[in-house]
Amino acid sequence: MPLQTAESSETRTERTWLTLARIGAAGFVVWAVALQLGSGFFDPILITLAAIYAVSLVFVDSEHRGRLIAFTVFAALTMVPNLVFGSSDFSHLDSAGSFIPQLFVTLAIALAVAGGVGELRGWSATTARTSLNRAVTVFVVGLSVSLVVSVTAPSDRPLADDVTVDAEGFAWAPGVVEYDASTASGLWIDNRDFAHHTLAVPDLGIEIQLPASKSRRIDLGEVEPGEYQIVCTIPGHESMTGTLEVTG
Ligand SMILES: [Cu+2]
Repeated sequence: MPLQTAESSETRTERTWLTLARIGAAGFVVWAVALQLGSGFFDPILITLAAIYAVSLVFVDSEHRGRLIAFTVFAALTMVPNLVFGSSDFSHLDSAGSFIPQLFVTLAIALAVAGGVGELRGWSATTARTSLNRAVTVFVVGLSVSLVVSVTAPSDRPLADDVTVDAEGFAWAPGVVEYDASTASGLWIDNRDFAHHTLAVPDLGIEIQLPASKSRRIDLGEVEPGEYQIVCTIPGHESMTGTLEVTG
């Protein structure tokens, strides 16, 4: 009888860590699908990673240690591009639209890795449940704080002669910003995306943070006539280029 109890306890332990790994994998798939549907453009790398996570939901189990090791290594590797491309979203609580999905997928990958390692190492079921509870708590707290900070963050006020630039759909509108230095004194930038952006004009030494759905004003001061490139400095936003055409 004691032997039976030990066996069933061990089985329950394995299933708990495996469940944690599967919750993480499922979380990544949900995030990737939502991101694809929300962004409207097809990202083959993201879809490939999501497909591998989806397949692992079916094929990874306790009986095939090789598959479990491969899954755990794969999950750990996906954390690298996630942090490279998501670090900006992660560090801007005031842009809930990009912070919350980034927090979600980071926790999902962490659970996938922890689940794989816990399963391989035979860690206790209690630790697995604690890990899941902590991840849920971190997500709920992060989500709540981000929503409050995002809603309460103020926008700047425009001046009457400002030249307007919009960030919309991960692009600048207009793509060529005509700026008459004899009449205008600054740029009024309206971020219409749910994501955080920056507006940078490297040749003028300008870089301003643009929280999601907020407006910011830059006083350009004295600026020489010419053409200057406008970019967004966030990794993955390289397509956000425009031109500031200064006359006057
Ligand atoms: Cu951007």
